[in-house]
Amino acid sequence: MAKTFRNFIGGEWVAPSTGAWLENRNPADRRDLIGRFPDSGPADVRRAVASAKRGFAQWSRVPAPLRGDVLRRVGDLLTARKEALADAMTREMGKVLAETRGDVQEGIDTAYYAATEGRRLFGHVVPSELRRKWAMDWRRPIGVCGLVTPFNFPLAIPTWKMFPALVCGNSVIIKPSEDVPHSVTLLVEILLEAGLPPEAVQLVHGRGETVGKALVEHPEVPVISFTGSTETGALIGETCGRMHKRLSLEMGGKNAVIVMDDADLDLAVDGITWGAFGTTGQRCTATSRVIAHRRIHDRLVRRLVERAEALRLGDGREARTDVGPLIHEAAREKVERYVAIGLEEGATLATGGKRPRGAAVAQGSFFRPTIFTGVTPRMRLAQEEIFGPVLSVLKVGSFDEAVRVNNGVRYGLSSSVYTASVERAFRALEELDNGITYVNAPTIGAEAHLPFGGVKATGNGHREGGWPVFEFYSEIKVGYVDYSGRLQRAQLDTYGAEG
Ligand code: UN1
Repeated sequence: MAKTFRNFIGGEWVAPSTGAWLENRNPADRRDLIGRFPDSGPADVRRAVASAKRGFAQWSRVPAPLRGDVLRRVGDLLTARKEALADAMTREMGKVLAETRGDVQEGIDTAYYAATEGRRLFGHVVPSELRRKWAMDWRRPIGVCGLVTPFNFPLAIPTWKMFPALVCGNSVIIKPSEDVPHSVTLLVEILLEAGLPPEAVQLVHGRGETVGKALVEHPEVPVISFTGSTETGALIGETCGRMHKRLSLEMGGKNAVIVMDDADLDLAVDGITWGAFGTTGQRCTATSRVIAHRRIHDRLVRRLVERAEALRLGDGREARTDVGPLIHEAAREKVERYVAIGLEEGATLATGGKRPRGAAVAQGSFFRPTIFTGVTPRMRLAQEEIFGPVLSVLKVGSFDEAVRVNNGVRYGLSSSVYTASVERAFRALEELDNGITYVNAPTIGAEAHLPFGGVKATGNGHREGGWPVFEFYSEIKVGYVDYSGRLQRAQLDTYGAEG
C-alpha cells in the first residue's frame, strides 16, 4: 500500500476536502510509486487562505532579524539533510543526484542569503525640503503570498519564492507542481522544525487548473509568484491585472550559446553539452540553440555529436548515469513531436531523435540526447521552447548575425558567448536581449544571490533571487514627521516664500 501524504493547512497535516488523490511515480521507473498526494479543490485553498491570514498577523509582527534566524535554521537543516533530500528529489523528478544536490545547495544559499537580509531590509531617510521635518521610507510586509512552482527545480524554486517572502514578513501558500509534491512536503517539514509559526506556511497539493487557479483568483491573496509556461503565465496575468495583484512571472526560454571562430572549442563543447542535456534539457535556462560561426561550425558539431552519444541514460540515482528521464510521458511525446516537426521543416538530425533501447531505460520516460543541424532562424525548432534534450544548431557568418539570431525569438532568459575577444564579450553583454548573459560559460548556472529572470515573453519585469526580490515581497511605506510645531506647506512655503 502506497504511503499517503497530506496538505499542510491550518497548522496541521490534513486530507483534501475532495477525498481525491494523485499518484506520484518515479519517472525513471514507473513501477516505483512514491505515494498518493492530495488532488485538492478550491475549498482547501479557502481554508489555507483563512489560516494564512492568521499566520500573517502573527509572523509579520516578529522582528525581521528574528525572522532571519528562522531561515538560518532552515539553511542548517537543509545542509544536514542534503543527501536524503537529493535522493528523494531524484526519485521524484529524475535528474541525476549531482544535480539534485545542486538544487538543494541553491536552497541552502537562498536560506542564508535571506537570513542575512533580515538584518538589512533597508529603507531610506532623506532630507525634507522643510525645516524640522524628517522624511523616510521603509518596507512593510504585504500579506498572504500565493506561490505556484514547477517540477524542474523541486526545491530551489520554492525556496526562491518562500524565503524572501517570509523574511519580509509575509505568510505563504505554496502549490507545488503535481509532479514533485514530495520534495516540497519535505521542505515544509523543515520550515516547521526550524520554528516558523505553523500558520505562516500552507501547502496545498493539486493541479494548476484547480488549486493554482483558486489561489490566483482568491481576493485575499494579494501577491502571486509563478514559474512555468508562458501560456499559463498569460492567463494568470489577466486575472492578477483585473484584481490589482502584485505578480512575478518566470516563464519560457529559448536560450542560445554563440560560438565565435576565436572560441576555445573544448570549453564550448563542455559548456554546451552541460547546458543542453543537463536536467535532460528541462530548465528554463537550458541551451536549446547553438549559434555557430561558419568557420568552426563543422568541427563543433562533430564534437558535440560525439559527446551527446557518449552520455549514459538511466536512473539518476545510479552513479554511472549522466542524463535522467523526462518528467512524464506527455513530456516525452512533446519532444517526439518536435523531432517530427524538425524533420518536416528540413533540419538534419545529427544524432538522437528517438527513445533509447535497453532494460535500464525501459520503464521510464527516457529520450536520447538529440542534435539538429541545418536549422534556420524561422523554423519552429529554433523558435519554440521544447523543454527536453533537443539542441538546434544554426550557422552564421558574423558576430552581428549571431546577435540578430539570438534576439530573434519571443523569449529572453539567458544567452552565452564563447569568444576570446574582449570586444565581442562586452558587445554580447550589451546587445544580447536577455535577462542573463554568460561569457565563456553555458546558459545555465545562475547563482542564488543575483537577480534571476528574463525579458520579453520570459517575464513581466520582476526578478527572483538577489536584491530586487525583497522589493517584490514588501510594500514601501513613506513617513513624514514634522516637529516644527507649526503648519509647514510643502512646495508652497519653501519656494513660495522666496518668490
Ligand atoms: C529554471 O530552469 O527554472 O541557472 C531555473 C540555472 C539554475 C536555475 C534554473 N540555477 O540553470
